[in-house]
Amino acid sequence: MRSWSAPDIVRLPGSGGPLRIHDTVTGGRRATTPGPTARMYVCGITPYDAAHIGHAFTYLTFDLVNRVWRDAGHAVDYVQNTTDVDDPLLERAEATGEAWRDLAAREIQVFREDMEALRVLPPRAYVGVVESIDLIAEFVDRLRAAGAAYDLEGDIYFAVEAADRFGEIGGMDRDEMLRLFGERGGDPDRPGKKDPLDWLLWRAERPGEPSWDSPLGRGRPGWHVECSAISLHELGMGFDLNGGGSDLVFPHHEMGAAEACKATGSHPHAQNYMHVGMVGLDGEKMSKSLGNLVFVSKLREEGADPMAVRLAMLPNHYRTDWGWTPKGLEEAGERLARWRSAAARDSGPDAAPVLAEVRRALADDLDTPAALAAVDAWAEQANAGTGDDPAAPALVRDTVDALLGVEL
Ligand code: 5CA
Ligand code: ZN
Repeated sequence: MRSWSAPDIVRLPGSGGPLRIHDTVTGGRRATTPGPTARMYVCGITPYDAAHIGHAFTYLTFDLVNRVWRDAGHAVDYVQNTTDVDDPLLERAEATGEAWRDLAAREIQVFREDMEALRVLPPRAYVGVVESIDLIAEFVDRLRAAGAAYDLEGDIYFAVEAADRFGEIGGMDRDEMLRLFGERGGDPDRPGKKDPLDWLLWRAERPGEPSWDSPLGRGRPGWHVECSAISLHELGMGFDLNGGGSDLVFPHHEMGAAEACKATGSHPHAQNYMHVGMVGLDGEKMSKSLGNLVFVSKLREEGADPMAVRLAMLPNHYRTDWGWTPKGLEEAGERLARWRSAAARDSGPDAAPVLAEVRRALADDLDTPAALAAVDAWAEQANAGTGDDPAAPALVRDTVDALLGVEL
């Protein structure tokens, strides 16, 4: 489906270094090692509601990865899905009496506008499930042919015993996997399964639910299989980075990796796995089911400067859980004003060290607090009238624009 439009990317002098990130699988810091084109897949929204700040924080994080890779001289092939048919979307449509397709289309459009306003670079391929039914069904068929799937009353399940390295992404014990599977859309208690952790690949048609013809019979895809099928189709195996929020480590990325490896007979699904901390409100994870949401679109409607919204997220390191506060947005607005006034001056202190420090900080597992501190220090001096380099304000403006995505 249509992606969204790209902001201009300013070219900076020189180039940045290789990006090191915390990899979920190894639990340690690792250099990403893309070829000329870095390949990244990020799990997109389930469009039954507008995007909240938690979603935005996840896409902002991978936007920084995108920007750091580009600055290091790579092209970036970025793919994102959108779960435009799944239980939560159908349940919401049922509850409000809206057609599920209309609900999805509307919220996807709001999401595009949010992403544009926040200056998030668009994916090369923005892919919905509905437009991918054939390739997903074909993928499930490959899993059947590989002996990894079985039929349960017309539904098709992946047999966890067929997975060679199950547990490698999250490194969790079985009890924890069972608990999270139950909490996050799984069905550990369904009678007739060979193992409680077996997961749904294809759901046979039910009355009143959307379904499509396929070699598997009429039905619709399970959740995890959409991302493994789409990522394989668009990027192939062994792509550079698979990502999403930390709530996707298990079961979603674990089960997706097991499917992709089984279907292709190769390993790994992705070279690195990166997961973003959960954004909360009033001490609880922001989630559509809890209803404690701060919507990006609502903030925009209320007149918040999207660049202040972006800047309100950046002081938080991507791996830590944090809470959104109105005060955080206010402080971001003040910081934005300080940076804008410094960047509008005729001169300031030499900015080459600012560029170097922002590059260093972001390449070091996206250390945004250190990157902001470098710009803060320069802006404070420039605003105090220190420094006489006439090229400095423009270089700081370009640095902040290209690497942090904030337009001054
Ligand atoms: N459609 C699936 C992925 S295939 C999904 O998880 N959709 S979602 O709408 O629930 O979430 C979209 C993305 O935002 C996912 O990467 C998810 O991990 C992330 N996310 C969800 N809630 C939060 C939160 N509170 N903080 C940070 N990231 C979040
Ligand atoms: Zn996904």
